[in-house]
Amino acid sequence: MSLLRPWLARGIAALALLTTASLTLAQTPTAAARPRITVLATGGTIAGAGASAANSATYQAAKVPVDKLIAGVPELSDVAVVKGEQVFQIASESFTNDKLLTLGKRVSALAKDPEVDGIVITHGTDTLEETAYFLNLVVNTDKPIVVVGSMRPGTAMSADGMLNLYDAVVVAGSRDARGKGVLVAMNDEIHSGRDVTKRVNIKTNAFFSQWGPLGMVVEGRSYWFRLPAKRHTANSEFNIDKIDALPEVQIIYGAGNMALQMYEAPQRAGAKAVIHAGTGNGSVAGYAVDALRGLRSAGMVVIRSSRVGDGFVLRNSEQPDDKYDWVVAHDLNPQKAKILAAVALTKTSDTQELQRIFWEY
Ligand code: DAS
Repeated sequence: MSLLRPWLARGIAALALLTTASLTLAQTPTAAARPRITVLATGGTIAGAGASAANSATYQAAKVPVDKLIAGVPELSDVAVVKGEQVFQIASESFTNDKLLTLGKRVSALAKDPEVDGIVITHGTDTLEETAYFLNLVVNTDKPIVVVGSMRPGTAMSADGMLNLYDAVVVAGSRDARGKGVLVAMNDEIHSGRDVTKRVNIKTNAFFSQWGPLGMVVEGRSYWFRLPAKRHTANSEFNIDKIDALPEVQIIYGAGNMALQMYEAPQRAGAKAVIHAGTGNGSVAGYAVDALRGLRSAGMVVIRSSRVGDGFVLRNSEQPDDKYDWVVAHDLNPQKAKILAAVALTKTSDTQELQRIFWEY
């Protein structure tokens, strides 16, 4: 029996090795079966670099080029055939309407390409939610579009960018991700580009959706638990291919003791709409109502949002919106309301139509 044991052990080990290998082979799709994903890089922390591994929050964003980002996650080639394009190399707080249009048109062109199965956009986290919502409104496709960032640069201990990028490519290559609108993959979660917002400015679990994430992505697989309820992408009336400029929309942030001069700024900026990020349920200080009504009389669209993260602004509650001819932003935070207002104003400035659009998107 003792003579047999080494052979038996070797036999069992060989069998285990063979089983694992065959399982891995079974799981690793052949090149032909792997989805073709294009990564559009725009900068941000996911492309950031710090002086030392201990610098998880002090670093320079928008340093690492897209090819190095892709090379930094060799496991990507197990799940997809990945190509990279460097669209911009900026920190996302510096995004402008022109950059949104350039990026949107490139995404739209790739979505039409039969050689492209999904698109990933690497992006700074600061305005990631605006870009994701913008694309959700204007790119008419069912193909997966996944926006991803990171809270730590790749040079830091426990950097989150590599796994976030791997997860984003997995989701972009997943058939189940089709038709769910623009998605955001961060910290193992899959969020709707419409709902997600950056709620924490210094932790890896930075992004939340008040109605919950759509799903999770774990070890190369996506798991879905919810579907978006609002119109998006292929079902949107807005098409980036027909938009060459976005009207100016600016935000007034509500608080106690507001200076009335704040209500003059949108007009000086040539804004076509102002988002009033009011206190509570979109409240406007009594002494500021006339200033806001003055903007409406001057032809500017007034949209009541709230500085409070969750909930939604109830029409005709804190203010008589019907009487003042104002629009409410529903559950959209001020920065998302600004994106929707700009896109909607490319089609209409009729306040009834605008309110419909804010209910539907
Ligand atoms: N400045 C931030 C940005 O580019 C860095 C980041 O978190 O991505 O949005």
